Amino acid sequence: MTIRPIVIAPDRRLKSKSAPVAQVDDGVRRLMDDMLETMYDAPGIGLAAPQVGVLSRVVVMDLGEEGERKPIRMANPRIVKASDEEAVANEGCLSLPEIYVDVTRPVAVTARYLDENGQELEIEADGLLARCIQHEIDHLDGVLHVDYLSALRRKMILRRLDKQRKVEAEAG
Ligand code: GNR
Ligand code: NI
Repeated sequence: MTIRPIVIAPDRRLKSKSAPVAQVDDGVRRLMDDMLETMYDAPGIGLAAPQVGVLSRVVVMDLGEEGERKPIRMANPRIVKASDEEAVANEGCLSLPEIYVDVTRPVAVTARYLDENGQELEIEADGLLARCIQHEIDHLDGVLHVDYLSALRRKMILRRLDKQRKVEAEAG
């Protein structure tokens, strides 16, 4: 498994719609494993393929307790049911370091996806897992947590990240 570089906003790849996986083959399984290693290294609780520059509908997650890994690998995930009840919570994103945004989302969702063996599974989730699934599927549709903010606030945040990148580039 290989740690891949994480794409930082602003970047066109994070605004793009990712393509469905035709078949869960060895290449997709390697991508999933690399994404998990990248996510654990970061560290984060979820990661979507566009965040490592791959525009395929693949996400990984792990909400296991400290020291106990419970990796989840998903290809072509989609929400098939969402609760009417919504909640607001503060979200981070590995592609927008140190930017935290309050996002309103359904409290519970049911998702369908293909696992690493190509088997179709359904998962019922609430709490942080439900939020993470929605956050990752948003990435596959080119949507970031800052897209839930006003255009002005989003612009300010993205400009700040762009400046930060230039400072880091000059520092070498
Ligand atoms: O690590 C992450 N934490 C997190 C916290 C609240 C809601 C969503 C997330 S996902 C994020 C990792 C990430 O950027 N996934 O795309
Ligand atoms: Ni994210």
